[in-house]
Amino acid sequence: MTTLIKGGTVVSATGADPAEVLIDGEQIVAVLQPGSTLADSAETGAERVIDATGKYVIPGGVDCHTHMELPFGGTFASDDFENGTKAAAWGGTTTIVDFAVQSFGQQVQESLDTWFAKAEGNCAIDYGFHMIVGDVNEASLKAMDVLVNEGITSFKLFMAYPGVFLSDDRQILLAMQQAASNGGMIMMHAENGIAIDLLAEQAVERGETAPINHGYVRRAELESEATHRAIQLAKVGASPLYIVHLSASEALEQVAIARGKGANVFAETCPQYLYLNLEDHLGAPGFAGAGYVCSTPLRSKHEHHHEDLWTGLRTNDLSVVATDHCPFCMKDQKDLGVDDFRAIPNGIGGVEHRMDLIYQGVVQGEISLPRWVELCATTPARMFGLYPQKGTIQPGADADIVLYDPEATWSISVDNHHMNMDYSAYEGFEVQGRVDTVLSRGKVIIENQSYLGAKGDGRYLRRGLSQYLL
Ligand code: DUC
Ligand code: ZN
Ligand code: ZN
Repeated sequence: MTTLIKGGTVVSATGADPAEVLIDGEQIVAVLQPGSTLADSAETGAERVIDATGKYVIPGGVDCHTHMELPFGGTFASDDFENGTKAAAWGGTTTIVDFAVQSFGQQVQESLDTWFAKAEGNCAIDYGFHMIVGDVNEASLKAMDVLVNEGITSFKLFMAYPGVFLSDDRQILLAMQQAASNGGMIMMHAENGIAIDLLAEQAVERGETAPINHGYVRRAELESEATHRAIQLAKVGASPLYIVHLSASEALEQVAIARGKGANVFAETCPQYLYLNLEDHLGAPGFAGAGYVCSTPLRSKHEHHHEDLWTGLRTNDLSVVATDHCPFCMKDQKDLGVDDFRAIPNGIGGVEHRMDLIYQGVVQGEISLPRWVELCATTPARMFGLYPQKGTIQPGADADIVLYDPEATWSISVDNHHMNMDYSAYEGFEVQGRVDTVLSRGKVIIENQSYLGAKGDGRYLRRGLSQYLL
């Protein structure tokens, strides 16, 4: 089947120009100048023509940080791979990289097999995996080498969650040395979990059990300290470093200093840290703040985190926007912590709304149109070994393409989202711009506000090494 997408403006990380995109089967075969002889003959020959007049034609979004079905605090993230990837597709994301989890005491390869089994045959869009190494030991260090050859080329470590996922500095350095030798990327959850757990314990002893205390005890200094420590350890270990879900100005400052001195350090932020805050959201009346409990936490609106993060996105001290999609329902999940914020499962669902929320940055003049594509598709693909198969519209790339209507207006609500959540963290947000049509490897999966894909359309992506290695 050949398809021509005509009449639209193709947006890439480097610019936006009128162009026509010719697809043959699952791949893009040509990007043509409108009105050229080649474009005219492509139109005559194409079996299907999609009219993109008035639309942006962008590479499908790449969300490199999701947690479908993540076991957390005695429950599981409420989106499974089937529903979560469908919700992603609705929002213009055509690739996810999810986190397989090695918990303490488990073997890396067995844990990975569990994640393969969860995803296989269920996904609406293509997917890859990072590996959370929750128990760094001799066997897991060796397994990292094997995984790199199987297309899992990035490894998340935690400086938070003592007794669950936390790696100490010795373990972190060992894993960094291993990554330095096998070409892997170290991803870091940078919060000082030992200090946080002490502050949390003291808060509960004082009777401060409401959701907002989750934000008070996870202090910005403790994100900044861990970020600094991770950067220094990465220098010693000679490995690249990618800081996940950065939320605080102070942590960004550490990244900026290191990058300014030439360190091979990168950071991602997430929409919740650009739009939501501690007082209004985590501190919402009653127990509603539980819906905003995630780690790193939302930061105070009385400081300048949002502005600083937008600046970081412009200057490239923040290179990627991902979601950390980790949804839990209020009922029977978030409410596990009704008497103690420590028992609230950590996470916010957002896989469906990343492209729209970051597009608001274009509307509001925070970032340029090409930068939107770069942050949400191109750089994550390059960072995690998926480029140029994903993240770009060019001959040879997978035909993962989104037609985006820049003029549509609508508001986000639990009533219109597709994630398995009984609330929306962005309820009532007025949005300009909307996903119109989504193609995944040449197949139209969203059109006319309908989902046309099928469970199992999505394939496993064996990833290469990051393009950001030195
Ligand atoms: N943070 C979250 O909010 N949820 C899952 C894990 C994490 O690090
Ligand atoms: Zn994390
Ligand atoms: Zn995460």
